[in-house]
Amino acid sequence: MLNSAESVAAAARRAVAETAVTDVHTHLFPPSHDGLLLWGADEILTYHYLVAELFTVAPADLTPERFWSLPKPAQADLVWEHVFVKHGALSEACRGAITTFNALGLDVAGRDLAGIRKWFAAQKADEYLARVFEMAGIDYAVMTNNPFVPAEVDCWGRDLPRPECLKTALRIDPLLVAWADSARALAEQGYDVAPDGGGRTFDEVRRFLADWTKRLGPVYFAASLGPEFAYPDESLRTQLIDRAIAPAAKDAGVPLALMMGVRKAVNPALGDGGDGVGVADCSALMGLLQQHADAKFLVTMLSRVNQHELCVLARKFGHLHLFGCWWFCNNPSIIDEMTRQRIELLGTAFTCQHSDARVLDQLIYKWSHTRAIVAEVLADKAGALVAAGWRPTEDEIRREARAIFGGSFEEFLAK
Ligand code: HDL
Ligand code: ZN
Repeated sequence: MLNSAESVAAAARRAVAETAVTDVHTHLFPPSHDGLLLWGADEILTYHYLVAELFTVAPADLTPERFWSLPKPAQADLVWEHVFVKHGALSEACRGAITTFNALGLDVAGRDLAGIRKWFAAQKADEYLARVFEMAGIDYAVMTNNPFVPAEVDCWGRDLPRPECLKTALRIDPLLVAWADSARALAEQGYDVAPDGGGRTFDEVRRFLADWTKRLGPVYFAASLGPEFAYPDESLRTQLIDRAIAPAAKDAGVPLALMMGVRKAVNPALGDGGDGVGVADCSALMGLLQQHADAKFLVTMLSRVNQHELCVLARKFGHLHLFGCWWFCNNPSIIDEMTRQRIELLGTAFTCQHSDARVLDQLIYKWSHTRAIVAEVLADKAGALVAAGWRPTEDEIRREARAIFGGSFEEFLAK
């Protein structure tokens, strides 16, 4: 029995440090998928978060065009020189790279980039992936698998080996944000769809989703949406959701994961780093929840401004499950605030984080940084509970920690 704030806080810190983590959204790939899996020093240093930071400090003659024309190691050298060495490496993305190199036992204190590169060159992808999952304490990670990306589709056609710890998600943004192109792509693949939605379009989109569900066995369908996303409205998108996507997700027995509030390509010159953020419309999500009470929704929003309203929606609708401190929210100050707010409003009925890792090695820092912050939040909240008079057991504290690192997600999937 834990009967003091101190003892329960210590138990909470232990529980968070030791709990297995389920990483519900990443951009990882099986090592067998033709080099789609990114890992190693130069990928870590040219993560699009760091590329964007480079252009906040780069000299004027270092233009994005010149940067992109360079080979990746030269790009990494520029990030290392300008962002890390010359400007102090204080950002979360910089600290992440440093945490990762350090955790691997590499001499980042000595800034030995050559030695760090040499170590990575000696690693083999398969063993290294298992080692990173072990270090980060992850039971499995969900990938982002996009049937509209030819390089990805090609891999799925060849039945390549996939580690058990990598599960799939069917990524369908193009259906929602680029319908005209998607309709053309589907028609070329033999689906009888029309750009105006006529004929058997919605049944055929459903068939497309069912075909990919059979091929991938996805944990969920996923899409990112802009701040302007409205629902319902007069657009074809509302009909696609109502007559194809939501029914297909229900047929497959999987949730629809919506990542809302991304302003795509506000500065295209930065590539993947060129996306911005906008305040999403929570009433659009509320409309979806009311219209599709028999579907399940996993949601994360990109703007800090949306977080409180989103938490209240999750209290109102049991078929909504919140996950992660996404992208521009994945910073200590905001992770702390969001996790406190979510525990205060939702108890443990949410998933506190996802890594969004694009580079395998990032799992190490994304999870160690988050565990450190969430441990203090849970210690605080459990301490306040004991001070109020509750007496949780150590097992219950472990249960609560696991709940917000994946347990509640699994419960939601099984609901
Ligand atoms: O749309 C998404 O899944 C986002 O996470 C983007 O991939 C974004 O570029 C990203 O990596 N955020 O962390
Ligand atoms: Zn992502």
